[in-house]
Amino acid sequence: MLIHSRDKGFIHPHSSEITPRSVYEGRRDMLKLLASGVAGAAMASWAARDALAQAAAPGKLPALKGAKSAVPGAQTMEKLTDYKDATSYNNFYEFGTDKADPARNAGTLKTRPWTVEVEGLVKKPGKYDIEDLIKLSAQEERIYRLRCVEGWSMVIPWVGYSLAELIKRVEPQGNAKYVEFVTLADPKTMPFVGSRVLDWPYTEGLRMDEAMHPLTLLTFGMYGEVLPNQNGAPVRVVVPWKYGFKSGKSIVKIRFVEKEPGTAWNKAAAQEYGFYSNVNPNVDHPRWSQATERRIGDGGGLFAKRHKTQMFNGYEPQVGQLYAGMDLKKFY
Ligand SMILES: Nc1nc2c(c(=O)[nH]1)N[C@H]1C(S)=C(S)[C@@H](COP(=O)(O)O)O[C@H]1N2
Ligand SMILES: [Mo]
Repeated sequence: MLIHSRDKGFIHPHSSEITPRSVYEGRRDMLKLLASGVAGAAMASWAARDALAQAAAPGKLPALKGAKSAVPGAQTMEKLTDYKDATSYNNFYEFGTDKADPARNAGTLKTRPWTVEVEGLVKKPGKYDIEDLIKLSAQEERIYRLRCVEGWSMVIPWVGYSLAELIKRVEPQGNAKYVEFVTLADPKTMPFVGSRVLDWPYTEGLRMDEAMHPLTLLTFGMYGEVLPNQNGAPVRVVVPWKYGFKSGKSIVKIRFVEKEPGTAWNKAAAQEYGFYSNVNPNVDHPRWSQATERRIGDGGGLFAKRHKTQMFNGYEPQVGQLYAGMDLKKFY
């Protein structure tokens, strides 16, 4: 739903906290918790946690396994979000603005053949076939929180490798200061491309040091399988310390540029979404607080326990240094 405003034309359709979902989810999860008897119990080991059947992928997609990541901070011991929840409650506006739309509509996305073009200020530009891009470096499994600006979060075992691996290979020139991600905008297979919700294609960007940070993941899979279409197949980025919209899905171009690139949500509503978009409980969205979040699948419905949002989504020890001396209220 677009909310019209006098000066800006419209305010973006992201809304804070969707209640109907939490109502049905609450009922379902309550039953699940009662049945399992382990509400709140911590999983003793990786093995026990991995065996948590409800979080496992159903095995319908090709397997894509990764070794446990050796990158510090790339794991969390929190309970994984159910695969079913992570693949049925999505933001992928090319397929509709409702959380259920991507799962319903993204079946039309054609993920093979797929090429990713690396261009701009690099010594070795080129076109990568997706199969070659997947094989460029060893796959790692990393359990990262995905925190949406709308106030919910999930804990997902992603599979991919540090974007830095690709960046090093293409050898950025000295004047390359930012990396821009351009995603697919195909009106034939994406029903909402052509709608005026966003300025298509959906683009995103990172500063070079953010893009080079080992936690920034070029992502091809989750839960040990290739990405489902609704989660951004065949390749997306995941930047765990930033709000979810910084992680563009279904990427077709990675471009190295000198100036800060425009980004989809910043273009749609600059007063609400800045370039940096670091998860920050102390900087509210103009229309809602960012101090807490609701973990999808936690249950409780209307009475869902809200988690305190952590600075940089909990990755402050790893990434805080990137922003030393910056006024994060100004560079939101
Ligand atoms: N191309 C594209 N990428 C996108 C979006 C989108 O609408 N289009 N939505 C973003 C938002 S707002 C979030 S929160 C995450 C959601 O990822 P998930 O559906 O895998 O949880 O994807 C991000 N990447
Ligand atoms: Mo989001």
